[in-house]
Amino acid sequence: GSLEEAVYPLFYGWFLTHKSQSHTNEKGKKFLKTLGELDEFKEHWDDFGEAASETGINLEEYFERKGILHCTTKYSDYGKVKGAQEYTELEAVKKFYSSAFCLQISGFFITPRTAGARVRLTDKQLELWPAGSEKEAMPSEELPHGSRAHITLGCAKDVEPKQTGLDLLEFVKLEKEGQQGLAEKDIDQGKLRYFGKGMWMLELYEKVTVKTVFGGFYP
Ligand code: 2AM
Repeated sequence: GSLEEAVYPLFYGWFLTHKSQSHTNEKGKKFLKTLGELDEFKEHWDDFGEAASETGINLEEYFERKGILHCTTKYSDYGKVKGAQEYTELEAVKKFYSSAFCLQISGFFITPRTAGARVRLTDKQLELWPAGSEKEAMPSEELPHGSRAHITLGCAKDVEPKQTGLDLLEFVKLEKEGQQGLAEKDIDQGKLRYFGKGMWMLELYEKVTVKTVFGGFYP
């Protein structure tokens, strides 16, 4: 056999620089704080079940932070996941490995399970987005390539980060069906929409640009 066998990471993705992590965390926290104090939000505390006490719910405590902020492209589980080896061999993956990218955050969202930042990928960045990622998550839907792209900001207790992308696709599906949300409100940071079942999406007026490096994560 070859002396140089491929080494597969746990996952591939764009990793935010230290400074961009702080910046994103700040914006995310501001969103959670503003949302938590809104009367419109208070009307729907019930969506969060037992976590909502009589005085409300502290969203910043509700969502637990998970390691370094990043936008996963391909979960590979050290090469065990279907398509992981093909992904490693993609021209774009080889070409852009260790390259710097600016990602654009177009919104923030929460559900009773996860808190995340929605990422809008450019055409060049989409070259690194694995085919079938959306289909795999939602087999019955035809959702746009790259629409699952996100940065997990936090997860409720006992919820795995993988859930954030699935939650985002739930929003994407509703938007595709033409739903404008059950309630809409302009707040400082952008346009906030409530889609029911604890699903809140903020579309930012001013997109947040973050610096990242593309690569693999090998813990
Ligand atoms: P995330 O991208 O939503 O944050 C390590 O577990 C990383 O890989 C996490 O960032 C996680 O979610 C992502 N991840 C875990 N399992 C996954 C899966 N089956 N599909 C896609 N991403 C996954």
